[in-house]
Amino acid sequence: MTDIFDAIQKSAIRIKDAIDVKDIGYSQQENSSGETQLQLDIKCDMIIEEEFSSVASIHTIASEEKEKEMLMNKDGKYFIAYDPLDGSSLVDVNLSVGSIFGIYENAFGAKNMVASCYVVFGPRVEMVFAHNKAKLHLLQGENWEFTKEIRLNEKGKLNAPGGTQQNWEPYHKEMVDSFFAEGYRLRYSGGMVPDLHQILLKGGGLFSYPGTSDKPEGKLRKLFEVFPFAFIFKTAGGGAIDGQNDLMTIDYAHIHDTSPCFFGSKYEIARVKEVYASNK
Ligand code: AFP
Repeated sequence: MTDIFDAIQKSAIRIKDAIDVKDIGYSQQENSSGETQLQLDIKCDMIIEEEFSSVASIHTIASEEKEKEMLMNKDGKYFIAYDPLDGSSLVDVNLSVGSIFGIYENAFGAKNMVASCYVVFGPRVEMVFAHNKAKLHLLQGENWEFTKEIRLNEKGKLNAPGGTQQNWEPYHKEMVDSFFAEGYRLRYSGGMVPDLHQILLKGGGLFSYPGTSDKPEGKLRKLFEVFPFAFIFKTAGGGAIDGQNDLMTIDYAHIHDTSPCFFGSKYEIARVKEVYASNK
């Protein structure tokens, strides 16, 4: 898997350069979620596709920016689903964004995930790669330096509640409020990568993106966003559920499927499970 890791590291350096260039116009195309694609999304997608095209162990790729999956090498064994630039609408307000990668063996699907990775482009560029452990790396010039292993505490202090509040279920709102009443602080930028990165590095908390009255299946995509972060949180000693079920046990039907999702340390995830079980 080292060749995949290297290709992601190379892509990240090129994506950082692409973000730095003042080129954030819209293209004429829409992605499969019906969003008008930014030129930058397309550029980042191309960079990753190019870097992956020279890795023989990759069988198929699926990108959040592409309608369909794409065969790379029929003899490869890895299937990689990636979101080239998650939160790209935040670039023009100069907030942090990220790339997310789910690495699956033999086929896509949570049960086949063997590793996952994200890169956060903020004041610094950092990468978290989870395989047996979740490891943080920092970009220094053109070199990546291992910083530390990430481990979550049993309980955190941050609360990152996603989705339109107007469309939350009343019991979801009550649960979010109950964390604030317990002293949790609000941390939500609208970029999944920096929001989850903050929770991972500050020791814990809760990120939620529930099913809502307008989006019962949530907004975040299973293969590109939900499964990769579920894998990282579980590897770091936390939890990841859809309200009831462990996210790493749920199926997908289409590559662009979404799911409600909750990521956090053990304490917060246990509370979510309890609240959602009693409101089934
Ligand atoms: P964009 O890629 O369209 O900016 O969306 C970002 C994102 O998918 C994810 O990074 C955020 O956690 C989530 O959307 C924020 O959505 P809300 O604005 O509905 O909270």
